[in-house]
Amino acid sequence: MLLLHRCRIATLGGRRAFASFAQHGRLHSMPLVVKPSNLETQKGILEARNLEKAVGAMYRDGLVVVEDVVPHEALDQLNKKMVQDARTLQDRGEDGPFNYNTGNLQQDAPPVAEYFNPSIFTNPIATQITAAVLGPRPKWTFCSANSAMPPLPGNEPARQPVHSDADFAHPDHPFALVINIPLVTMTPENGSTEIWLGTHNHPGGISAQEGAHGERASGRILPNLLTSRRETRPPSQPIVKKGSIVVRDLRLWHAGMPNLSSEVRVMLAMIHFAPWYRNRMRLQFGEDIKPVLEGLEREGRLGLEVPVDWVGREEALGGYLERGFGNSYDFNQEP
Ligand SMILES: O=C(O)CCC(=O)C(=O)O
Ligand SMILES: [Fe+2]
Repeated sequence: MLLLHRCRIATLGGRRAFASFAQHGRLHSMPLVVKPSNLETQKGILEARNLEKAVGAMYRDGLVVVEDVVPHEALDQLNKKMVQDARTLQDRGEDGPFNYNTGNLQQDAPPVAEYFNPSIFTNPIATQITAAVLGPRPKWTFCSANSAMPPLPGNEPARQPVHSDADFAHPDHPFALVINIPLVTMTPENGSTEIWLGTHNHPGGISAQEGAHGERASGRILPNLLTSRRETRPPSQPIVKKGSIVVRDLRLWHAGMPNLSSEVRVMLAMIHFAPWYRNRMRLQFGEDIKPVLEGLEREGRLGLEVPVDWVGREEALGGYLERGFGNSYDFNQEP
């Protein structure tokens, strides 16, 4: 246990320092960071020891970071477009698809082939981890992003309430994992997500929350539970390096934070559901992505079920900025 904790990296105001369980006298607030070797990155497969670390972190913390798995050029190309789109959505103000406050936008990526880079959207290391936790061929049925916006002139930066995205009566074992991929390095300055490690297993479950499903501000954690949790395991706002993926249990408590920088921070959010989980959501993609997914499947490199409604490019491009806010999606399952 101690050995494992010594591998954990705490980031303190830009300085990276080793922190141990013994130093703190309590559980870590900072996530476990897995650093794959060049060979693992090249192959897109973690070897057994790193996979064990990642799976262990998912069970204990409900979150793991894997560094250096997504090429920066792919992120830059997508970021350029999504930052423009984010400004378009921000201009819609109170009519836009914002989450909790207008500084955090729910935003889809353009669902057409020129932006569909498999190293991002079907990253094999991400799928290796989700499949190890959820079972073979997880179902990928949610593909979006959260954009933390520098406030418009005259607006105050705002934080989200601490919440769980699983705002409904849900299983008490892993059933859905979010793959977050920041398109730029995330820092406390540009609105790195606040995370509350270990809360995926909080005994309160849905009774720890206020705000009913479907409301814009659903899934909020009750203030008295936040106070007591802070005593045992306080939250953190880690620096997450560009090129990393973050795998987070859907149940984990977290909050979008204000972006105090002048640059938009886009963070993709893909959800993989357990193969047994009964939810009918489907993706909507432009049909020029179909051969890409079919090629991956043929070569045995997909590893996912991907239910898609295929539409023409025009329809895909006309619709992807017209989606709802985050909590308008129904992640619940059928009985
Ligand atoms: O943007 C973030 O960092 C998190 C956003 C979030 O948790 C949400 O909108 O549900
Ligand atoms: Fe959230």
